[in-house]
Amino acid sequence: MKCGTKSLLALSVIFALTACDGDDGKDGQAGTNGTDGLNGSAGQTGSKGSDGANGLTSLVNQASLSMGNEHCYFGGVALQSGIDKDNNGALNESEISQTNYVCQPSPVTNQGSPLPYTAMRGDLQNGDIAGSTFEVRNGGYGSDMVAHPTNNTQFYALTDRGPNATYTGDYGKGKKFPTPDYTPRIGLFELQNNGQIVKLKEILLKRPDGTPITGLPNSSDLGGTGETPYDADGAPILVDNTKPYDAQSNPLKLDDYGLDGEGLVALKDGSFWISDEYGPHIVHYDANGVELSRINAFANDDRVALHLPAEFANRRANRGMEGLAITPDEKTLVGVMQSTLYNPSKAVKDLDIVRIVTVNLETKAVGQYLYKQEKNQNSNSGIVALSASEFLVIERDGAFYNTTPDAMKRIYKINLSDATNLEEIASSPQIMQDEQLGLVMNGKTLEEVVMEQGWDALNDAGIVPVSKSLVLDLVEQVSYPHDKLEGMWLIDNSRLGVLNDDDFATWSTNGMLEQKYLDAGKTQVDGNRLYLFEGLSLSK
Ligand SMILES: [Ca+2]
Ligand SMILES: [Ca+2]
Ligand SMILES: [Ca+2]
Ligand SMILES: [Ca+2]
Repeated sequence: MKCGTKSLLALSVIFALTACDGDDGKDGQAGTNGTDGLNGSAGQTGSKGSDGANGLTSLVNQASLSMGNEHCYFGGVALQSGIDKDNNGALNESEISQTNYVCQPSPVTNQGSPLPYTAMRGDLQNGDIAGSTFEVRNGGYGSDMVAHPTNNTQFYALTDRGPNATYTGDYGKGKKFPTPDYTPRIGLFELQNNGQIVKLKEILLKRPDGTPITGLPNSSDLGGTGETPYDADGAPILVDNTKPYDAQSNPLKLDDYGLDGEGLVALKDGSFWISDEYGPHIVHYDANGVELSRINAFANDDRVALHLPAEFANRRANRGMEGLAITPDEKTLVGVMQSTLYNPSKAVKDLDIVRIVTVNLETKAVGQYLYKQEKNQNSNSGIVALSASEFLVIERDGAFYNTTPDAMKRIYKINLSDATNLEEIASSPQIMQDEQLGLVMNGKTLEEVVMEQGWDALNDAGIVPVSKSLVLDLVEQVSYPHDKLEGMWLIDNSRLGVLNDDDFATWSTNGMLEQKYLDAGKTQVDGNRLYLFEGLSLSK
């Protein structure tokens, strides 16, 4: 029990001297709530508020974009929108909050865009088609192509040695050259926004003294293929064609500056490097096509200061250095051979082992790597650098899709940094460098090792080829009809142009010159065509 002092004081007035109270009884339980009352009636309408301030105006600008624009390659319109914050009626640069691009689609169809050509001669009998003549075309661009270093709508394209076709005559195996005075050349071409291609100029290749070179073979100790040059009628091409052949005084006409150009690099200073499939030679030409210097594998060539490993001289005839690239810093040339070297001999012909060579122009260091083809005797006929170690490489066979539906025309991305540099392998009793044959294992060339024991034997010795991943299958994509896919034009990270070698539209069957056709029915004459692939992720 507890007495409340306050209540005791208050109660003491009335009940003085009463004793303390007993405990309170417990509260009764709460009653249930009553129902809600009705809503009150609505109040009166308020008075009108004051007007708001004027809003800002939204503006849209249209700017037309020209061919080669980074957002719209074939041109288009940029729609810039934003609020005119300073109310001056114009959309200032700082007021643009959004830009949308409406781009022209590519006008280059799935059949590609033709390169222009002229006829060099049209008087020759067309194979066995009685009464028919054919055109030897100039033409012939597409043994390689390369981006113009600063103009993204232009490319350079390279011819090889000129029109030629296989022929065996009185002076042995060789080639017919229907235009023996032909000068190998570089063309500069531009892609227009309507898809048409125009030729802007031709650069004829010249000796150091400025005289034009020919495409005739080199002498045998400076890269000759052993091919006898014949004219269109099958007569040998001699130093003086008005006189009879004489081994001493009037021999076969050869040209030690003759070039069968297959790989092209264009530098920012306007000069070019070209690799070929005679030597193979790698020749530096100035912007006017005059030779500045050359690289090859021949120790006895007094024109040469920088040499390739000697085994490159064992290239198979007409399977030379088909592709040449340079790293983005323009310091290292990277050349790829078309097919397996005849190293040490023709016995290793039917293989899939291909060599890539790197030449650092600054340090003169030479590197060497292996590439494994998809099929024996395939051709690697082009290479372009994505970075210092990553490259796109063309790999193809020699088939025409129209007659051989399983023809292979592909582009792979390779990485040199995953591969073994053959020039850096430490010597051991089993593996060492041979001066003529390059790296040998127990006395066998790497080609012989692959032929006899397979790639596993190289792998066991720690020799790994470049890694490969497929970027483009042209047969799958566009039923690519040309046999000789040879050039790549890296336009940007997502766009790649490709070009074919049309052989000057000249072919031969059983030694008879004829038009080069893409189909068995002889209805489609081969010509250089630019194909364009977009939406690729090439990450340069
Ligand atoms: Ca070619
Ligand atoms: Ca060639
Ligand atoms: Ca080529
Ligand atoms: Ca070739």
